[in-house]
Amino acid sequence: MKVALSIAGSDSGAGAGIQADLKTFSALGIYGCTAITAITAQNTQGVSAIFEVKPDIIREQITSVLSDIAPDAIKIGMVYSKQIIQTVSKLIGNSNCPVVLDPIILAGTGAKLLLNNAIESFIDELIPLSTLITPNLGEAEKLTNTKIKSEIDATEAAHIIRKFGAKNVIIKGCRFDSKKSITDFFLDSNGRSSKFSNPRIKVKESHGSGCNFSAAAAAFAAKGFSLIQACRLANQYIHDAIKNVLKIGDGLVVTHPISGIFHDANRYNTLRELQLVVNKIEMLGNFGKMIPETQSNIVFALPDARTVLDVAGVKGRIARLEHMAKAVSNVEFGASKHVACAVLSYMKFDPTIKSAMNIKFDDKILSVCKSIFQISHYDRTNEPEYIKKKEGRTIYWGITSALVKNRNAEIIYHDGDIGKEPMIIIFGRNPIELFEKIKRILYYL
Ligand code: PXL
Repeated sequence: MKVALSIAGSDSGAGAGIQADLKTFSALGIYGCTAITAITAQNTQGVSAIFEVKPDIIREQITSVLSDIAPDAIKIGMVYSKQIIQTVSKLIGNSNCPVVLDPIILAGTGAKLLLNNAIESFIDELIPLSTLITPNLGEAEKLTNTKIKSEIDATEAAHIIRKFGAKNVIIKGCRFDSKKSITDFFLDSNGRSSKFSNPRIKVKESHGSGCNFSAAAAAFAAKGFSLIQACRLANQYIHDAIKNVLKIGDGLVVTHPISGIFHDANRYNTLRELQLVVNKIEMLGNFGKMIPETQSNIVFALPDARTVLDVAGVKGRIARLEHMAKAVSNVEFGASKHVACAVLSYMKFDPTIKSAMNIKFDDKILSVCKSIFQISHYDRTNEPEYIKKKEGRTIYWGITSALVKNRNAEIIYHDGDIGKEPMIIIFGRNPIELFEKIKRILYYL
């Protein structure tokens, strides 16, 4: 496994600093080691205290890691004081892996994270050791003592920073002419410039984006990407992390560097849980009698589902095979339209109800359902003409009308219409809960 070492400050609110670096390294499949330079007491509203770690202890952390584990990249974050800068630069001076330097000067909430009297030594001692330096617009202005108001200014500032000794420079978060896009300017070790643009995301400042960007660039460099590729990939990664910002406290929103992992894990668990229940349904001895002419489907939606593509169902539905039920194929996202629409409609009332299954409508099944569950009903013959005309609105209208009558309905049915088979839909929080309900119905049939 590739390894990256982060030399940085601790953020107790865990949006930035060492905590952000470790999340980013982990999300990108990198083993993260750390050397803590300072401990900040902070939350999303501000920094209330900064404790500098003694140079001896910083030195010991770095030498301990380097004497045993050869990192594939080093990232440097908050270094705070002259003493810390000198300690760190002495130790990493002859490292032979990429060194990504994030010139942290101010916290997003305003606190000073690099002392004024340390800026000179930052420029003279640390910048020359960096393979890549990652200032945002404000940091680039501060380092170069210039105002950056155009692409030309940004490129000039990048050249100045390169003259300080950084091999590659990226100036992030520039928005000059366009309100719609945001651009990073990159200058490589041969003086060639490039830029990467992204559509602007409508969030105010997001705490941690700088740390997550530089950690991502270090992670991609550790994997062997060239620095320009590492920056391009980090730029995309941070764009997604900002799209999924978290409102953790009352202050700034926090960048979400592991949103991709959460997203993939949710999708995987949703499919797995649903498939497990489909397998159980296939083993039920007498479930065939609950399968309607148009067949059944069982669905399970992602927590933040918006469209049928966010809802897993059985591809090809569940068919009747004599007295048993048989899934025609495996489970997939987007495999159901009608039952998926029913659950999406229910989720607008109660987002915890994420699973549903349609079963056969007959008097016996209906009377069992009525006797053991909260039930509601809609009448398709009452569907207004303007709803009928809108493709896909019928189910939403029906489920909404039924829930207005009974907010706690676990089962909703309709008696059909010309050319439409009547239907019963069972709802639950997850497929297992639904399965238990199915078993209860079967027991009384
Ligand atoms: O986002 C810059 C940053 C870096 N490191 C630490 C921080 C902050 C911002 O608050 O606290 C430790």
